[in-house]
Amino acid sequence: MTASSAASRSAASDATTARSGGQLLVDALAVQGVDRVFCVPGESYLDVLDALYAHPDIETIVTKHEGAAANMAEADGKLMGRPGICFVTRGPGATHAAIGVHIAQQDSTPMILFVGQAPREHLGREAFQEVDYAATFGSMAKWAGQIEDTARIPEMIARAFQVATSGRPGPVVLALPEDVLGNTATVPDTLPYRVLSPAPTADQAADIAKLLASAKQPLVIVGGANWPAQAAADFKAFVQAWNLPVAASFRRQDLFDNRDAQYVGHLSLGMNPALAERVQTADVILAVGTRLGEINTAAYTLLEVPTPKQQLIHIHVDAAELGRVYRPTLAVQAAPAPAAAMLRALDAPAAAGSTPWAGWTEAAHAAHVAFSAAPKPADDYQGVVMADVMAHLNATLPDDAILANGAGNYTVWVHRFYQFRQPRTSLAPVCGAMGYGFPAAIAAKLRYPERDVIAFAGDGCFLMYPQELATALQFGANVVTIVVNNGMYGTIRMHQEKRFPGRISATKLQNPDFVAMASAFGAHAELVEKTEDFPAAFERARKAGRPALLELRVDPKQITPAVRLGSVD
Ligand SMILES: Cc1ncc(C[n+]2csc(CCOP(=O)(O)OP(=O)(O)O)c2C)c(N)n1
Ligand SMILES: [Mg+2]
Repeated sequence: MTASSAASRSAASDATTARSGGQLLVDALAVQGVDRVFCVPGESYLDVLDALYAHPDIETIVTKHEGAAANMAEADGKLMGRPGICFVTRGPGATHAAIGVHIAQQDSTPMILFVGQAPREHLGREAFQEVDYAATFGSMAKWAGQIEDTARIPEMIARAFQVATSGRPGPVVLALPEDVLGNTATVPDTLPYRVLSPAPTADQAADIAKLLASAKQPLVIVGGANWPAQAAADFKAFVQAWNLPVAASFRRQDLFDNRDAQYVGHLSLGMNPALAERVQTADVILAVGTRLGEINTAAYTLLEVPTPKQQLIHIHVDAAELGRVYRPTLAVQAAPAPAAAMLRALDAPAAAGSTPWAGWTEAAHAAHVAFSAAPKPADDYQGVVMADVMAHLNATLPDDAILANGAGNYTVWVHRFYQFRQPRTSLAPVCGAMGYGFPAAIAAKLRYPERDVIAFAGDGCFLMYPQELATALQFGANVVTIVVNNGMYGTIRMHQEKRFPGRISATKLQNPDFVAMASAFGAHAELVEKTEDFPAAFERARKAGRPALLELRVDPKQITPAVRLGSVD
């Protein structure tokens, strides 16, 4: 729903009619432009479910596990740049859904989790499934509260949207005591939320231009949330005009076209050592939109804590992130959109090709190209070669294809070899949560049925939410899921081999027949054992007209693109 139609609905709402708490809440969601919610139902919030029944313009996606519902809502928020909405029941539902709140926090995603709660008259008695949500989610959410009064529902919902979207976006958790939902009140709706976007000052823009112009080896790090398409376009124009090398922060590769001559790689787990060295030897670093966290600084080693040797220009929407770990030379509190517009408007060097750093940018890009070239598989390699799969996807998928993944070593191939090209085409949890990719892809496909949406999952990852195949079938989310099967929790095995060689503990998996399982749900499913069989199988999956799963048998010895295990038993 557009802001103006949301506003007209608001104006039309009848402030003289008594409405139940459930109706007030769902009407308030409509005012805020909500058109889809994800849930597992519970008797604790029947009034909301009933109000949704009367609101067909809000689609209700019923999942089979609250963790999946929360992952989907988070992915929806990440993709759309407005709060993803999740409803779950009391204690059991809320605790299942906690993962989505954690992802939304670490990934800076606007999301609102509504949780059923015992009626107020019983609170504090440890009533059935009673949890103190403010205490439980207090350190995980931007705001965790409880609606205590039916008449204040519109106010609380408006606040939830404002909090989730303002500054650094993040999750809000609101508990809904059963009687608050069942009681009635006669109150007007509120107005739609408005995102506030702090912008840089003219003085800050001039200082940035001066610092950049003084550089010999500059480096831009781009990351963070809330990058609308125009902001990414402005950023690209700036980078090209200045011919600056750009590294993407962890799992924010889609913010800059990975094929461009200025792209120099991904500050990830398993990052290119040449890129790590370049961060260390840069003289001016411009970090735009991103936090400087544990992963993108290689555990706080690439820059010295608290005062980096490099001149650091840090642009972030949240003042609390500026100077949190690193003292910047120049701290600028600004949202990505006004920051990128400001950067684009800076006076660029007369000839981008002849800046003092032209050779440095070229070398950094060349190092990235070399690192992302598919390595030759070992002579005894058995199974599907993942780098070749990614090369095939680079060649065949359209620029707007969306790729989703969770956590596991299989993601190293996705992030290292796939070329992201457009903002909001990567759904990858910065917080490294397993299980995310498949439900996230379902949420994406529901938004964009006409676009290719590919979920990557390890065998471990996929087994976290395989039952969501039922959700994909129920709602026609024709995702292509690629299960990378190596028969183990490979990441943990890799760490075990480093610290406790040969002592395999809790990392072997006995897997189901993925093809039979997916077929039982009604999905199209195929087993792929040889690289050369992948392209045709992938085309059949894309064209299947229903959710599809490809199980790829990969060589369990190939624990990373570069490292092979001697044996897997
Ligand atoms: C929810 C969750 N649980 C546990 C972990 C720890 N963990 C990280 S990767 C991983 C193994 C992933 O296995 P799989 O999906 O099979 O991928 P592989 O590493 O084998 O490619 C585990 C257990 C995590 N990151 N998230
Ligand atoms: Mg695995």
